[in-house]
Formats: sequence, structure tokens, C-alpha cells
Amino acid sequence: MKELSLVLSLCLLFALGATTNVQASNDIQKVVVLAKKKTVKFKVYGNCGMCKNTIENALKGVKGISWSTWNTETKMITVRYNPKKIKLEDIHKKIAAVGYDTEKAKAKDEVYNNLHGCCQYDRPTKK
Ligand SMILES: [Cu+2]
Repeated sequence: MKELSLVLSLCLLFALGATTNVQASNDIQKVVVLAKKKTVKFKVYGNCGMCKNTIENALKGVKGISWSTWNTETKMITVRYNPKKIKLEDIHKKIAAVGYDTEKAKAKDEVYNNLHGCCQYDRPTKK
């Protein structure tokens, strides 16, 4: 029993210490910022590693987007973003702007036609 209460008071001390510690409050703020971010996964039509570069570069440096990665096998993109800074719809549009159809946005024909021959993926049929 004595040991248990010792452990409990140690825990309490740690908890108090943590909340009054400046570093800890910075960490809490970081967690809050992280909590605002979302990770989404959706389909982006494409073929190869060159497509991967084009798709990922389209989202690189875009405000509100932390990172993205497109899988050449599954054709799925994973995007980490802050919904307060960029709308999911706009992420789809950014990808379509460089020639790649997504579940929600369609690339312009002329942009698609300018893609490298090996990158001209089979376009999804219209619904
Ligand atoms: Cu390609």
C-alpha cells in the first residue's frame, strides 16, 4: 500500500511538473496544431514514376499541404493537409491542373495530351 501511494504521488508530481513546464506547453501546442491536420487518401489516375513526380510536385509547397505520396501500384494518393488552409476539393483541382484525373476533378484534355506518352494513362470513363 505504501508503495502504491508513493507511485501515485510520483505520478501526480510528474503531471503537475508537466503542465507547468514551458517545454511541455509548447508540446501541447504542437499537438493542437497536429490535431488540425488531416490525412486523406483518394484515387489519382496515372501510370508510372514520372506521373508520381508530376502529381507529388503539384502539391509540393502548396499552402496547407504538409506532404503527399502517390503509390504507382495502387494509384492512391495520401495527402497530409490542414483543412483550415486548403479545401480537399482544391487539392483535387491542383492535381487535375497538371493533367491527372482524380475521383473528383478532371484534367483538361489539352493538359492530358501534353503528358509524356508513357504517362497517358487510361482515363476513367464518364459516369
Ligand atoms: Cu507516367
